[in-house]
Amino acid sequence: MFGFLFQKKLLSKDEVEQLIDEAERIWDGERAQPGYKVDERGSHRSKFFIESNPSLHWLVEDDRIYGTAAQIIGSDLLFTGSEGVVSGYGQAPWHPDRRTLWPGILGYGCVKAMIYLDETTADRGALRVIPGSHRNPMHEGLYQMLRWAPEGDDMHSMGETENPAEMPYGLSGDQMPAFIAESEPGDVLFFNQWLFHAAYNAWPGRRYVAAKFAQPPKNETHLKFHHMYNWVIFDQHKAFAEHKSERIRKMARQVE
Ligand SMILES: O=C(O)CCC(=O)C(=O)O
Ligand SMILES: [Fe+2]
Repeated sequence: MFGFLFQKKLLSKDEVEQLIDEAERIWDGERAQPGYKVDERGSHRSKFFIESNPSLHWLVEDDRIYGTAAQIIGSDLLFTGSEGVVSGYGQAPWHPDRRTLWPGILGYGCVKAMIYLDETTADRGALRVIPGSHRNPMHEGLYQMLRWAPEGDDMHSMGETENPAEMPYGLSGDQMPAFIAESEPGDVLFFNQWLFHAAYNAWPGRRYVAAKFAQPPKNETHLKFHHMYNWVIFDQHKAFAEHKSERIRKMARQVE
């Protein structure tokens, strides 16, 4: 309905402490690798964060995460990737993760579960969402907030001008009406990836782990969508494709 579900205290204190320890151990290991680099915004982004670390696999098959995602988009969902991020930026401007590049694609079910490992508040890096912005007319109505990259690159970015008069609605990004998901470790925010979201007042070192899921593609447009955004469903990580858990094998079944 609103495009997101914020589950407070979904993970217990012990579970989240363990998750933080594991994540820190993994990030430390990566920092020690030759050639370790942060991205252009100073973020440490781990690829295949959950898939390549067996100690984190429970996250995607746990009833509280898989089950919630399955209630939102259906139990035949596919795994579409994970992230382990130590963000380096102060703000993530408004954007939807997915855009209507082809007619009929809006509404294709894709959901991201975000677990922030630090306490976040409105004044300190909490994710904000615009309820209902996963649907039209609001979804495309908000595209005027995106500043399109010149050469048709898909990267989204909102004007980060300090001057509200130059902003599409005369409001600076942090003043846009929104639900602010102030999070404590253990809370999980599920959001529809068509939903507009942003983070303001963040700080270098803010950490999150995310898992993504989508409905199985049913037509050519859905397949194009996966080609465009990420190839995970066509090339699932071996650790998941061959997992001992039937639930994980099923969500990582290969799609042609
Ligand atoms: O930095 C954040 O909290 C927002 C990240 C984001 O936009 C995303 O994970 O899709
Ligand atoms: Fe995003």
